[in-house]
Amino acid sequence: MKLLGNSGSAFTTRVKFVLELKSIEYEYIEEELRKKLKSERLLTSNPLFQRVPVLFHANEHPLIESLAIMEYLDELRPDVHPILPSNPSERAQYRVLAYTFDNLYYPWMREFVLTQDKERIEELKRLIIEGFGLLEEVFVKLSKGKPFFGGDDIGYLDIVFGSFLGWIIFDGTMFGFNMIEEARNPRLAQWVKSMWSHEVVRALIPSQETHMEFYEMLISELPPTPETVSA
Ligand SMILES: N[C@@H](CCC(=O)N[C@@H](CS)C(=O)NCC(=O)O)C(=O)O
Repeated sequence: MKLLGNSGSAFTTRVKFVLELKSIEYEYIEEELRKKLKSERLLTSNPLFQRVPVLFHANEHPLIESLAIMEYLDELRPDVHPILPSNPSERAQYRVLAYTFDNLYYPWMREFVLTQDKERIEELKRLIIEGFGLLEEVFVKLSKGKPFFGGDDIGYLDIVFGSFLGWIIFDGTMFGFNMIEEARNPRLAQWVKSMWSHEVVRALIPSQETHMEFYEMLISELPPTPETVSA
């Protein structure tokens, strides 16, 4: 197996988590995400989106989209560290939560670090705080008093949300905005501690330097603002 990814990409980290938890050996290939520097391998394996992660498995068609890859690996190796629950209705519920995170929370978090619009920043903070408040309730319901969304050990949702732990810290130190705070989200704050005490999480969450490099890359790829154009 070969994984094409980028070290600052939380979506790549997700796939690394599953590969590691399932003890699947793989070769990791670092991809350049600046538009003009993307590799031929990325452009041909994911021509539509041109995004990582991409998983290559033997002669299978390259797999894209972190959630689809996670499920593929879970089905491929169901006997080692299963990540999705066996109950179909629970599975559907987990998929909806992952979809919600990727299509609502992630765009808010991304816009938060990129926008210069002060009003929008405040609005995004409100949305994110409210969002993590809801996630706190989800955690209480699903974890049933255990340390992880997945119960006694890391499961699908721990990976989906936990792959962003490094970005949560980055936003705290860089912008002074703590998305998860003990006072607001006591159970999620506890979950964060449980996550950090897990050796796979400690090994795979990228360093803050890597996050900074990724952030600088994002900034450098943004279209010029009207001020810089007229300067
Ligand atoms: N929904 C995708 C998102 C992947 C994604 O956004 N990857 C980013 C890196 S974090 C990327 O490759 N960006 C390059 C680009 O958009 O040009 C997934 O879950 O795999």
